[in-house]
Amino acid sequence: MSSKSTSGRSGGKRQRNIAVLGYWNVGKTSVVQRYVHDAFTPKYFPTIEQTYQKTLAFQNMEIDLMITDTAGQEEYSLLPTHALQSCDGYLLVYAVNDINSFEGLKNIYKKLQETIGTSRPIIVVGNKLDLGDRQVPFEKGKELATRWDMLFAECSACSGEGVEEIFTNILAHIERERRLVYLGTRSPRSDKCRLM
Ligand SMILES: Nc1nc2c(ncn2[C@@H]2O[C@H](COP(=O)(O)OP(=O)(O)OP(=O)(O)O)[C@@H](O)[C@H]2O)c(=O)[nH]1
Ligand SMILES: [Mg+2]
Repeated sequence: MSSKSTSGRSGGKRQRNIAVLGYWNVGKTSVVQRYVHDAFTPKYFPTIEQTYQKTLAFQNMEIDLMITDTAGQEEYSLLPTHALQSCDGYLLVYAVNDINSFEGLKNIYKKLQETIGTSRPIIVVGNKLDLGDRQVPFEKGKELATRWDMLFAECSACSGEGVEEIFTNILAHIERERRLVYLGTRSPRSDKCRLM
């Protein structure tokens, strides 16, 4: 877990923190590893908690992106609440072939709301798009994200489809929110924050 400030710069880079949440086995670690290392393993190693780092050029900035990959949660009481408070944005991941992982996002989101207190950029992600046994239609995922006023995307950590765009979109949203705060049209970490 990163203990660095979310607002500061590290060596001229701007640091941004993202956390990845969801049921176990939905592919949280795989999505992050696809994005950071462009790699995929079919083996399953349950995560306890792991932080990944990636430096990237984004909107004329050098971003030092810290990604907290959490342990899969069914009981939302298991969320690492303290660590989540310092994040700039969140991925809520389910697997498109696991309806329980989709339904379970409600508990996880509820707990996240209780933890961070205010709205922040969140993207709902339906992973395992490459598998044929879909239980969650695209429209259902999109409808949930719209209802929660969040971004939405589907992806496959296995093929890599859609993974890069997820991080690009959440970063774009984080930067947009920061600009609005800077311009004074948005209170810092305001609960009036509206997502795209
Ligand atoms: N076919 C397919 N398999 C995937 C995909 N993403 C992950 N998997 C597989 O699903 C299993 C679980 O993946 P993980 O990334 O470990 O899932 P996780 O959500 O991090 O699991 P926890 O750490 O226990 O919460 C592994 O066997 C992965 O290889 C995907 O997009 N397509
Ligand atoms: Mg994991």
